[in-house]
Amino acid sequence: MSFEKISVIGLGYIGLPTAAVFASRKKNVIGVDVNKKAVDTINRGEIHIVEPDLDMIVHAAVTEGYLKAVTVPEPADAFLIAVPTPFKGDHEPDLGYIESASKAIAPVLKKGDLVILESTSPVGATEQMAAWMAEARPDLTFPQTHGEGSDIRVAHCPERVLPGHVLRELVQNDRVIGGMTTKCSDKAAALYKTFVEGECVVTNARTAEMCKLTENSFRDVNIAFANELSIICDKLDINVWELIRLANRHPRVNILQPGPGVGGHCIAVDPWFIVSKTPEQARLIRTAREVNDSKPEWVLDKVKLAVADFLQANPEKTAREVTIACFGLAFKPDIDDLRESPSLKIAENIINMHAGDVLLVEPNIHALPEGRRGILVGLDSALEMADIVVLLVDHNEFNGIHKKGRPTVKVIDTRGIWAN
Ligand code: SAJ
Repeated sequence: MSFEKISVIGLGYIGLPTAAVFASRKKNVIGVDVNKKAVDTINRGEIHIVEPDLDMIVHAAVTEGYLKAVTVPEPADAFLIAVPTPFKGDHEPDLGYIESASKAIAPVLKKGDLVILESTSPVGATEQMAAWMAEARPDLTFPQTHGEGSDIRVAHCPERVLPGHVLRELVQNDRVIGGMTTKCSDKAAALYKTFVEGECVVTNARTAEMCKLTENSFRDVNIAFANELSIICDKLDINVWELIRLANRHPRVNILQPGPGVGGHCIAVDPWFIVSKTPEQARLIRTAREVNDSKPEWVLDKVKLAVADFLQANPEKTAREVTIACFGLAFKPDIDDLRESPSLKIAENIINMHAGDVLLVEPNIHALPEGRRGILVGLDSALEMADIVVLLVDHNEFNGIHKKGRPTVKVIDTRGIWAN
C-alpha cells in the first residue's frame, strides 16, 4: 500500500505536527485549514502554535516542498481529520467541525482512498462521519454498507500525545487503530507505520473511540481523587503532599497530584463524552469532573480567607491596600497554553472580587490575550509587592522563590511546591 499524497485536515496542535512528521518522511502532504492566516503562516515555513521543535520541522518540510497548506481540500490517497471536538450546551459533544471537514473532503474522494478520524470523539462518531461522506458521495461505497468491499476505507486512530512532547510521542507512542473493517484497519496501520515506532494495535472503531476517552477519564478520576484528598486534608490539618508521598511508597498505590483544578482541552472535556452517552452508568466519571471543576471555587474561598486574615492582622489597612500576586496562568507547568486554564480562571475571579491590586506572573507569555484583564509583572517585583501570594502553576521558575517574599507574606500553594 503506497500513499503518494496525504492530506491532513485541521492544522492545530495535532494536525500540524502530524502533517510535518509525514513530510519529514518525504511524503507529499497537503495541510488543510479554514483559517487563512494559519495557512499563510505555514506556507511561509512558520508556525502559529507553540510546541518544542515544531518550527524547525515545519520550516524544513515547507522549504523542501513536502508540505503545503491550503484552505480547500485537494485529492489525496489518505485524509486525516484532526479538527476540534468541543462540547456545547450541557456538555454534549459538538461534532460540527467533523461534519464540515468530512463534507469538505467528500467531493475529492476517489475509489481506494483512506479516511481517518483522529479527533477525540464520542463513541459512534466515526460511523457518523462515514454516513456524512456516503450521503455526499452516493457514487462511492463505504464500509457501513459494503464492508470489506467498500471503495473508501474508514478508521478512527485517536491522537494520544502530550502537549509539550508532541513530536517525540507522535513517533514513539503505541497507536490504536480502529478500522470500520479489518481492511480499513490494515490500511490505516500501513499509513501510520510510515513514522510510528511504537506498536500499531488494531481494534474496531468504537473501541478505539472509547479507548481514547477512557485514557483521559482515567487520569481525570485519579486527579479528582487527589483533589478530594487535598480538601479532606485541609480540614484535618494534614499536609496532603506529604501524605501522598507516604501513601505512594506502597507498591500498588500511585496517587496523582492535587492542584487548582484540571485544565486543557482534553482531560476536562473528554470524560463528558462518556457521560453524555451513558448518563445513568457513568456516575464516578461524572463526579470526578464535578470534583475537579469545583476546585477553583475552593481556591477562591482560600484567597478570601487569606485576605480576611491579613486585614485582621493589619487592622490599619483596608482591602484596597492588600496586594495579591498570582503565580502561573497556564493550564499546566512549563507551557504557554492558557486555554481552559483553571489558574487563569482563578486569577480573573480574584481580579473581579478584590478591591486592591492583583499582579499576574506568567514567565511563559509576554502579554495577556486580548480581552483579558490584569497586570502582568515579573517574578521579583511581584514578590516584592505582594501581601498574599497564590501559587497556581508549578513552573520551574517558581521553585524555591517563596523564601524571597516579604516575611509577612501569606502563601496559598495549590501545587505543593512550596509547602514542604
Ligand atoms: N494535573 C493535575 N495533577 C496531576 C496531573 C495533571 O492537577 O497529577 C492537571 C494539569 O495541571 C492540567 C490537567 O491536569 O491542568 C491536564 O494535564 P495533563 O498533563 O494530565 O494532560 P494534557 O491535557 O496535557 O494531555 C492529556 C494526555 N492524556 C493522558 O495522559 C491520559 C495526553 O496523552 C493526551 O493526548 C491529551 O490529554 C489529549 O490530547 O487528549
